[in-house]
Amino acid sequence: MRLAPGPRSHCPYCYEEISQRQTWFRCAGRTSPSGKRCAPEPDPVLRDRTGFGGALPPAFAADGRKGAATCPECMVETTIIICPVCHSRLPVHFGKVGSRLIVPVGAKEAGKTVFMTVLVHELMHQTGQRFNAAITGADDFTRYRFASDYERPLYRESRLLPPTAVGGTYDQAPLVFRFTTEAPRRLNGRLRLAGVFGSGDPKRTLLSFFDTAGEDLHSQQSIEQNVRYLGAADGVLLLLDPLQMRGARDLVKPGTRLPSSGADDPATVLERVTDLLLAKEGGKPTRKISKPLAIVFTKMDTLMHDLKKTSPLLRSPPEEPYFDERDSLEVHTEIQRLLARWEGTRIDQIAQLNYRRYRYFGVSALGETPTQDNRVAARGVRPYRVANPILWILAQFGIIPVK
Ligand SMILES: Nc1nc2c(ncn2[C@@H]2O[C@H](COP(=O)(O)OP(=O)(O)OP(=O)(O)O)[C@@H](O)[C@H]2O)c(=O)[nH]1
Ligand SMILES: [Mg+2]
Ligand SMILES: [Zn+2]
Ligand SMILES: [Zn+2]
Repeated sequence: MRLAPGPRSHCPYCYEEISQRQTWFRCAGRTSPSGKRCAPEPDPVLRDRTGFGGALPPAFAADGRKGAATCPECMVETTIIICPVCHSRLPVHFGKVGSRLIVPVGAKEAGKTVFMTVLVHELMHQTGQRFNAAITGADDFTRYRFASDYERPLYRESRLLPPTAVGGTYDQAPLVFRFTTEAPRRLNGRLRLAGVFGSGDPKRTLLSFFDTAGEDLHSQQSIEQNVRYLGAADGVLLLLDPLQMRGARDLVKPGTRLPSSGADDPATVLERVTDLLLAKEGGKPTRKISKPLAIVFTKMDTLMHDLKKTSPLLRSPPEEPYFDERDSLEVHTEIQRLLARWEGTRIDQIAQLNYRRYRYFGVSALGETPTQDNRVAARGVRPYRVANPILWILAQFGIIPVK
């Protein structure tokens, strides 16, 4: 397995491919011994690509392999490495650690924003503890924005977030997180027990969440951006809303708030994402897509009452510090069966034909349908299996252990 990023590294902010030789730096902005200091000013490249218009010290190109360079203006050394394309500051260790981009996509109202918020929250708390892992925002902007625009409204004010604005081309930067686990070390062929992962070297993965508006997936202007976004991804989380499927819509729990039926049906969304991925792979038309694809059915709380008593989706999910392959396969098979009931067998045909590795998941970010005025129900956010899809992808990369 290749953990080092090798020749193909993608910027987690703009998804362009970059190599370490083309690195750019940003001046540290300190006063040099001779009294010279570069004045901060807006960076037009950064502003066009990410919308950030604040003043910063100047950017310049230099060989990035040493990790530091001297600013040609003020002669002060800097270690601030930036992306040559979008001028975003790259995370520490970028290019040196296995940077894996995992990106979520889905149609309008599929539940992307809520899912991402709850997922990151879970990774920061319960799931993090379970895997002895830590997840932190990779930059100040992500840390600030996640806390104030995502976590606070949902968890502290019990408010669901408004529909994500239809993006212009680059007016929104993705949220980038660093997921760090300690690699398991084997002792006498067995996982060491003192805090199972207590002793290996840390493994780091970058998770880049571009909270796109659902419409972005098919408005013609953003196709190019989506091709790049999906092309750069090492793993894809495809969020599908069962409430957009005719068969499932008839089965939902009374009192469920149904989404407006204007969005694309899940099979069409999968088709579109498949086309975008194929366009980027560019390889032989007969080859299957090799990126792991997690096909995630959201809002499962609305359909739980319709499941058989023995359904794996009614069990409490595993809590052990490894990815439980058997449980996951049982859920996969169960969803395959449900697809027939929801009039969605076309989804399985598309997946089988085009993907080498795909798996179905059923999750609920909220655990319950929101109130009529779109607030979190009285019992609060009670997620069900939200972390499983990303854990599966991380397990595909060898970042967390499988059993
Ligand atoms: N029952 C139930 N409803 C949910 C759940 N998650 C989201 N919803 C509902 O789905 C709506 C849309 O969720 P969002 O996360 O905003 O969806 P989105 O995909 O980001 O939508 P756009 O930003 O418009 O593309 C929410 O306002 C909720 O009403 C869930 O876990 N259970
Ligand atoms: Mg959204
Ligand atoms: Zn970039
Ligand atoms: Zn300078």
